[in-house]
Amino acid sequence: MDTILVTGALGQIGSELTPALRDRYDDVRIVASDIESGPDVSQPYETVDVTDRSQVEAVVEKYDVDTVFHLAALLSAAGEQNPDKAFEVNIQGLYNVLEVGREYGLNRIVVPSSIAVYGPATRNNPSERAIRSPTTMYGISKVLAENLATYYYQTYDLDVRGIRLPGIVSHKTRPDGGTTDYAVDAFYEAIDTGEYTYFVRKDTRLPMVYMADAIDAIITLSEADKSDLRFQCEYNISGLSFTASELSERIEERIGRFNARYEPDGRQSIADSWPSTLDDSAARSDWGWSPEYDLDRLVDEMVRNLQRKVK
Ligand code: AKB
Repeated sequence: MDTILVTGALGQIGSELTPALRDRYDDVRIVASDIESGPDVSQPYETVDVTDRSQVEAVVEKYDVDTVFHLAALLSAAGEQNPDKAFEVNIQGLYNVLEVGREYGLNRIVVPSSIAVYGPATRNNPSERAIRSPTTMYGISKVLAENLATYYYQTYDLDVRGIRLPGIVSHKTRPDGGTTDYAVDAFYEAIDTGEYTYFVRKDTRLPMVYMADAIDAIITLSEADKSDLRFQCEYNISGLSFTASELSERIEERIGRFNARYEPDGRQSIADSWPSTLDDSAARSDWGWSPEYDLDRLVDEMVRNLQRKVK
């Protein structure tokens, strides 16, 4: 039986990607893993610290893993709080997974990249090969991930692929440690308390995507024919792009009074260093990326689901 290992399975993407993979493939075993021991989740689950290569190796050997979705990572704001740990998890962790992938001849490794690969030198709808000169440890780790993916592909014929994800909006799992978290937190707080204080300015505009579209993109890219792909981990995808105040207006239209305040903190400079829109034409033409959620549909889904949760 083929086996997929998901690292970081308890995180924002992992907690939705893991069940989506289990739903999609009846005949593939999906092993969830994360650093936490004994969480209350569907089995099989294994505790794996990706910074320890022997733990990655042990789980690959135990389940005869073919494919890894490597999601374990610290996000941008958490990475700036703790650059040491970001280096260890995002860089050493990825290197361990790639090395185990090479040693055990894995079929495929899927590693998400991020809009954080761009820095202040790159504005205005960048395409894949625009200048990537990030100013955060997270962004630096993602540029390295993209370059390592190409290196392992060219040198060892290891199939490593991935997407540069924008901020992901979902009603199932709250993100933690990211700069784009405000686009999710605003919904939770608006529905819970009717107010929210953004940690960015009201005119902050960043690319975002609804989780269903992000999951669909990750799975579609992972299944794409290798010969159709021009890039390994560099594909831009952009669902939509909105400012914090545009988001507040749309939420207020649905829930009535919403008291939004804007008190930028250190995360503002991270947001300011990222492009507000992306050119995702390569993903559209190479493997059929086509998002289904625009801002109105995203806000409708978020509000409806979160209102149902609090009832
Ligand atoms: C973050 O804000 O750090 C992430 C990302 C854009 O990669 N959501």
